[in-house]
Amino acid sequence: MIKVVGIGAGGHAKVLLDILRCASGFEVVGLVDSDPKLRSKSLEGVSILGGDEALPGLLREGVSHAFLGVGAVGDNHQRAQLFERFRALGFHFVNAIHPAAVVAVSAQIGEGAAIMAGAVVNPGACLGVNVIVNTGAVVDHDCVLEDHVHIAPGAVLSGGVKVGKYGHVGTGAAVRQGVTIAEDALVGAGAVVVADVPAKVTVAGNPAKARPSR
Ligand code: JB2
Repeated sequence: MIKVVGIGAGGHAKVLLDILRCASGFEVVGLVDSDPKLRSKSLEGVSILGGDEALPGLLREGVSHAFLGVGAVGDNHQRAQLFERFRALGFHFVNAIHPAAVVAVSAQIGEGAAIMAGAVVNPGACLGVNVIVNTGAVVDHDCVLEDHVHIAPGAVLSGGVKVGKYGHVGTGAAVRQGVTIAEDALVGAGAVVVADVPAKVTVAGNPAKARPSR
């Protein structure tokens, strides 16, 4: 059994806890959360042990693996900072892949992936570290998702789409084959993306158009 601590105790953590229960081989020993009001409480029956200051002690006690349960929807920089900080401390991040997700044999999956129920990752897809492919999202063949990308529930990326580092594709968005969504861009929920999206730009609508900068 791999001993795992979860970082964060909100909605995203709840989903990851369920995945690790469905997948065999993991024992979640507890959660840490920065909200002092959650101390001594539990989430889905798993104890909240304290804040992030509890992590070095857990590492010394042999809890060498973690999952990042902070979804921070739309702000992948926060997720990236937490991931890099605790990886530097010595934690290995588990890949939480729901048994009801379909992941092609030839897909490459980086450390700390979260692939939810009903998601599909097709052949030749390549995922960097700390990537979320959320519930029912589709990442078709040969897509490239760079580090810390989040594909939200029900979004569909057709073949060969590239999403740059920190990119976020919102719930139910659709992206045409071969499109590049550059680093730190944000695709709004339900958008239909038929052309490349420049770095740091937010697009929304059908066809998706740029919105005022963030
Ligand atoms: O630095 C931190 C930190 N920052 C926030 N360290 C630790 N250990 N915990 C942190 N948190 C905690 O993450 C907050 O105190 C809070 O308890 C939790 C975030 O929970 P929340 O339910 O607000 O959001 P979420 O990130 O779990 O879920 C969002 O993103 C998901 C991808 C929601 O929008 C979900 O609906 C979405 N599916």
